[in-house]
Amino acid sequence: MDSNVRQTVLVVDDSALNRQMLTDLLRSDYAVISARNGEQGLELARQHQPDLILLDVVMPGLDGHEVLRLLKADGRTAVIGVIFITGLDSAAEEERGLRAGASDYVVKPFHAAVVRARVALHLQLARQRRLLEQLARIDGLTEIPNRRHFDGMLAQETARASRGGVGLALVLLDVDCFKQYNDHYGHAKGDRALQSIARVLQAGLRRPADLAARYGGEEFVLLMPDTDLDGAAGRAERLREAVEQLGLPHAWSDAAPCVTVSMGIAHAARSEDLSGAALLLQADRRLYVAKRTGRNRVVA
Ligand code: GH3
Ligand code: MG
Ligand code: MG
Ligand code: MG
Repeated sequence: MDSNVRQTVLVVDDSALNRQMLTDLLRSDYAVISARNGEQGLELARQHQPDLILLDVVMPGLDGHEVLRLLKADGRTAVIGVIFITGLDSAAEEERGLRAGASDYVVKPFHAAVVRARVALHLQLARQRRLLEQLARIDGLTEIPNRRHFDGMLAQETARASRGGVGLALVLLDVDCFKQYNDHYGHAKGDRALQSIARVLQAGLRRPADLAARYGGEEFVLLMPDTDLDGAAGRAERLREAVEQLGLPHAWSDAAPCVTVSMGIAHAARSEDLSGAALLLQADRRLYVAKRTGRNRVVA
């Protein structure tokens, strides 16, 4: 993530004066949006996914505690930091807010410099959390999504596919004769070959919903939502050719004089067939057939 991207702060307060003061305080450093009541605040939070929310407690309609509860209950807004900014100067109120999930509690009238410092601190935490989330789903060597991210997407896409569409395609892909490649060219060159293959796979997927991930070792996996078997087989065949056309020399391969890959494709459309484990098993069986029948091929 570009750390220079302007972060967004949402101010929720029923007092126009407070909204104006907080906006003036923060707008030279951040993009500030504001809402005049709890309902509007929830709507803007879902819509804009701000990096931090400054939330008044006493408001007509939904009060700050209700808004906080609803933000935490919604997956789209649950991780956004919330600072209560309130006239309620009581330890019991402050404890209640922090226990309900507020990140901080500021009593009005506030010191401008202190609010600015607290906002800066919580926005830094938000940046760090975002960075950790990204690192947790990216493979360190190839910089494409890792197995953990793939597993989450597989669960999501099997559920989505069982609600309709032409089905879900999954491709398991294994580099051919890669043990010999490492043995003859060295592990460092092997690593670079895996990086090149990952780039080709990621660049070769066409739809935004398609996913290429490193499944482990020299195995990759492709997920193609709302794709029929013919479509997936066509895409897989083009990717097999693209890897071959990288032309990474491999004099010891049984399949070709350069680095190649074998693929097995699984597809399911009916909800009773849409299990991630079943798709992986089917793709693995077909990958095995591709290996046994000569490698550098796609079996659907
Ligand atoms: P096949 O065509 O049947 O797939 O043969 P293979 O040699 O590719 O299969 P095997 O499973 O015996 O070997 C996989 C090799 O992949 C062995 C391992 O050293 C290598 N490998 C796995 N992960 C990495 C990695 O991160 N970097 C490098 N350089 N090599 C890796
Ligand atoms: Mg108020
Ligand atoms: Mg393997
Ligand atoms: Mg292999």
